[in-house]
Amino acid sequence: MLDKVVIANRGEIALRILRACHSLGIKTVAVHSTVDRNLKHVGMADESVCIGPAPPLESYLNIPAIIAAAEVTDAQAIHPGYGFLSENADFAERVERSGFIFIGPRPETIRLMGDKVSAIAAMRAAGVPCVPGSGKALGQDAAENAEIARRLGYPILIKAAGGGGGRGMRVVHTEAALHNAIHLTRQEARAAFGNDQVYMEKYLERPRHIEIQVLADGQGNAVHLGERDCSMQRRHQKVLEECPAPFITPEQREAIGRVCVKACLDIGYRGAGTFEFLYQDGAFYFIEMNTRIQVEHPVTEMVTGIDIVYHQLRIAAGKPLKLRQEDIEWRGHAIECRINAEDPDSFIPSPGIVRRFHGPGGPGIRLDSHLYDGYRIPPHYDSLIGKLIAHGPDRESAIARMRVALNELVIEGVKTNVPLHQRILADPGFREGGTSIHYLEQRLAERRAERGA
Ligand code: MV4
Repeated sequence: MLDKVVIANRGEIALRILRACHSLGIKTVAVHSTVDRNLKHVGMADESVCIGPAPPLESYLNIPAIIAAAEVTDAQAIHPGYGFLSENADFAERVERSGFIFIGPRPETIRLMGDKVSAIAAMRAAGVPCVPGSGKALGQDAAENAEIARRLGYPILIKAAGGGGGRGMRVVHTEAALHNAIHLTRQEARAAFGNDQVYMEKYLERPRHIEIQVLADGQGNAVHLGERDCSMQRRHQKVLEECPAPFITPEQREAIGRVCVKACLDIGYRGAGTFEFLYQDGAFYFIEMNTRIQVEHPVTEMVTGIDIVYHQLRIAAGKPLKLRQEDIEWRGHAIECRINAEDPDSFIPSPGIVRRFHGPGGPGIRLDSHLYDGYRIPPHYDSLIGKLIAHGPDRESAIARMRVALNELVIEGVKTNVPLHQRILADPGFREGGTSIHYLEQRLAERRAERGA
């Protein structure tokens, strides 16, 4: 097994990775910025290295500083977590060139998936169903572009190849608006991603966001762990996720899961990964692949009983996958609420000192959080301060357990979005299940209108 791992991240995911390492007898190195000396996992790690000041570019995105930390501590591998450098192919490459193991896919795979045009081409070739679209980067020929759009039928969406996660997209409703929309999206993409390639897809108006979790060893073995529904989102930030997705049948799960496993084998995928789909009118349409551990991985862990980070570490150590698809079972239902330090109405971040903290408990309850009494939440990073996960024999019981757990959770000193979660869990549309990616924003707009804001 691995001997020592550098955790190149912060907050709850750094703690999650540390726990997985320690349960495998792997030593840990926490790297942190100056304002993060007091992070919970820093105190628990075998060693820690300060890699720079608070601004991410100078610490958690500082590639030489992170590799130097691995060198001075004589670590073997680097776990990037999510965000920061987790999907940076150049980082993965430099980690490997420096003689360390990158806990994730090969750099070429990260690069393939980072370019959405090449990702879609690879997936299409593997037989993954994709959104009807241009299938290639758009050229400069306005007549040809108009022809592609006409074939797809309006509305269409212009997306940046270097985008993803909601950045660099534009909906177009008429041929009159097409040429200018392509031009504008191209310009924005050049400025934001240094890549002006754009492509076109049919715009799906009321989809759900359903993603498939996979694990592959890069040695010819791959499994899927079923789907998560991540439709409850605001401005491309997921708020609440669940596993399984409401109304997805075992037959649908098996069919789309099998396609994803085949795609993993076709591209020689290694590590944990997520295939993102839009789901509308009973059909799945691939949009992107994430080549990292995701924030919402715990709902899959609760339902399958599989520790995904443990498997990431084993795969990185070169061990063949010991999971067989026929042994994977989905038991009950799990929901995750992302707990953010923010105003529940305005969504404005609320950093500061946590004056009182009590976590909930009971059957099926899991809290992944780095909070403790007196912890100072710095203003420099994401406002995620924890994830509350409730598992139960069915969706109703998971919802009931979550409502009790949210009531029990005490976080004083900063504002949190717990009241927002309580409203969602009480909402009739959510309780019916199967709401689209637009549901939360529509409900929030209605509420603002009612409150006269
Ligand atoms: C789409 C779409 C509708 N039609 N593609 C936004 C984030 C990026 N991952 C892809 N996104 C979308 N692509 C087609 N052809 C709607 C979205 C979208 C979305 C997708 C997933 C989760 C939340 C979303 C919110 C707005 C738009």
